[in-house]
Amino acid sequence: MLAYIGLGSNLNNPKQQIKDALIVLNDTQDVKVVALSSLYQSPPIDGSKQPDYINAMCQVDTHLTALELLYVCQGIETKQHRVREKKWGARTIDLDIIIYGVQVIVSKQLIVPHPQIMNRAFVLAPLAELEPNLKVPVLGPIQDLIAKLDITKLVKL
Ligand code: PH2
Ligand code: MG
Ligand code: MG
Repeated sequence: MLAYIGLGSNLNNPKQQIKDALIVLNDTQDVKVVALSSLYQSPPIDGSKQPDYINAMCQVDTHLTALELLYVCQGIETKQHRVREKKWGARTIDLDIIIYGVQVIVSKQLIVPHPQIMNRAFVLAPLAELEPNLKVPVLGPIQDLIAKLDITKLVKL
C-alpha cells in the first residue's frame, strides 16, 4: 500500500527532528520511505505566537494497516518527546497520515484523508511536489485544491 505521511516541527531543531523521524520510520519493519518532498517553512496556521514550522511530506510503501501505521507514527512522536498540550500548540514532531491508498477511513482514532488538508498549503504543496496528478480520495484533484489556497506565506527551502 502506498501512503503519504506529513511531517511537521517547530521546536528543538525542526529540520533535525524531521530527519530523525524519517530514519525511524524507514527502519520500521514493513515500512519503506520511497519518496520525500522538499522542506517548507510557514507561520503557524492559527496565527498564534510560536516559532515557524518546518513541514515535509513523505511517501511510504507499507504492509501495515492504516491503524498500525498510525501507532508507528505515534511511537515516533513519543520517542521524540512530543508533549501533547493544547491543540495546535508548538511541537517537536508531528506525523499525520494524510492519505492511505484510496481508502477512506472514519474512525475514532483516525480519519483519512486527513480532514484538514484542503485548508493547509504546507500539506498540499509538498504532496503535489511528490504527486502532481494525484486525485485525493473524496476531495479530488490536488491542483484544484491548491488553487483555492493562499500559498504566499509558504516558503520552499
Ligand atoms: N501544525 C499544527 C498547527 N499549525 N502550522 C504550520 N505552518 N505547520 C504545521 O504543521 C502546523 C501548524 C498542529 O498540527
Ligand atoms: Mg498530528
Ligand atoms: Mg498536524
